[in-house]
Amino acid sequence: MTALSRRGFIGSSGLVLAGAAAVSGRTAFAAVPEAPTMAEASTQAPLVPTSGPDYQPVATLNGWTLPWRMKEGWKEFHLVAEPVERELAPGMKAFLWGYNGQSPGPTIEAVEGDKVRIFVTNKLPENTTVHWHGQRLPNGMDGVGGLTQPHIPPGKTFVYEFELRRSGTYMYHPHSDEMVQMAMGMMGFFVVHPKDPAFRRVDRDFVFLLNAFDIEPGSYVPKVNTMLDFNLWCWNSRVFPGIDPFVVGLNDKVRIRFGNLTMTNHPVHMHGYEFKVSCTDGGWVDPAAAWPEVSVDCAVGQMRAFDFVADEPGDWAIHCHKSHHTMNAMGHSVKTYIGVGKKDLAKRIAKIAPGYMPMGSNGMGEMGGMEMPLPDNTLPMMTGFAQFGPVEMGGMFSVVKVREGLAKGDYKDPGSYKNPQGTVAYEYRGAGLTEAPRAQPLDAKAVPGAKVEPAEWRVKDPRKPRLGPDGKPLSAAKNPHSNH
Ligand SMILES: [Cu+2]
Repeated sequence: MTALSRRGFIGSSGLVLAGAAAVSGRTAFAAVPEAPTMAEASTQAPLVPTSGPDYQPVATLNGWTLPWRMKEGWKEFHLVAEPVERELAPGMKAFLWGYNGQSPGPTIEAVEGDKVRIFVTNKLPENTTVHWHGQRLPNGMDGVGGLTQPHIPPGKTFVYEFELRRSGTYMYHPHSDEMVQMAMGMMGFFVVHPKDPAFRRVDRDFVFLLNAFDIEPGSYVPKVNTMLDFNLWCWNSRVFPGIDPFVVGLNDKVRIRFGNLTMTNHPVHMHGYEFKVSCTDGGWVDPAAAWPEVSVDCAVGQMRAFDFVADEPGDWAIHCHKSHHTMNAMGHSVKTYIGVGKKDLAKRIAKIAPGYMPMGSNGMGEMGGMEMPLPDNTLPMMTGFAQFGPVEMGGMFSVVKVREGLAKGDYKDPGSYKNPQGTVAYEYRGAGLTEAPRAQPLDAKAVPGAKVEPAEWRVKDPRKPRLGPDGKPLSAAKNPHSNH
């Protein structure tokens, strides 16, 4: 974990200095655990436990796990709520709020039965709190500003202490100026591993949060009063092609866990496999109660974990099935031009708007391979390239890469899948194409010599009365379907 640095003063060189020397006051250093910070937006290696009970650590998609220290039987963590600069994908940065240098904050991992003490320092310009979504805990540790505790003022540090009573899938987020703080990216994952290391164990366990921002093309700061019309649909504050792949070994038992802190639902769909939901933020699902799925909807404020055995090698798409959530900003106000002869149209519009370029008269696909001039700090609406060409995606899209012979703990992108010969869809080049049987073309000129039969139209004008067998209009009384 080379990117992990100890929090310290930023010197005149701009480097983050390491170690205790940079922290003023030895007593303070001993009493408060250090708060590591992360500079990278790429997926960091899982934090394998070196003491305490054994567990399979999670891999946080484009994120990292918060180191802790043990002190007198307590597992101590330190979160710092602060403004952060987050790369959403190469080519676009956003000025967000988060924890310990990133949005989302680092994943907290601990074990059922652990006593955790979490220090929260507020370096935001306004109050905050942290709510531990899904956890059983004393009411006063629940983090609802005003209701269960005073808000944490800027500059102050509060302490949360509770015992982890249930293993499972949780998250944390503010309960103080919630709409603004979540729209700015404040959230993190919280995994509690079972005390029994064998319980529902998997070989690879991925976690991420679904979040959304409304950032105008060319700008850096999310609009925090947006209610529904967000334009950047993220997994862990990243959009495709900035979302790392889920790299798994052939025949690995795999778990993918996610929580939804956007303002709409997301049907997450994975290609190539069926899977079963194994866990929610409410707890483990009894295997006898689970049913097979290939998409699982995650409502606002919910969490889902699904398990599968990765026995089909390949590059399998995984994405939100709302197709406008696999697109980046820019595109949503583009008019539909499908079927419009754009040559003429472009000429006419260019007269009043010089430089005008119409988009998508054959669909939008042509934009996937296009290099368009964009405002600074703006991602293309649909982009990304793979071995067969443009992927034409954005937003909530990634790839599950299933490969034979991966070393344990190797999460590096293995590149494109080498499809065995004869297993890729191919172009038909045989006989019979020009005479392919089709319905009569509507436009006789399109096929010289074609005979066009007059089309038979069966559309009825609903404003005209229905006629009975005698050819006279059916009266309301005679009409058996009438409601009157
Ligand atoms: Cu979605």
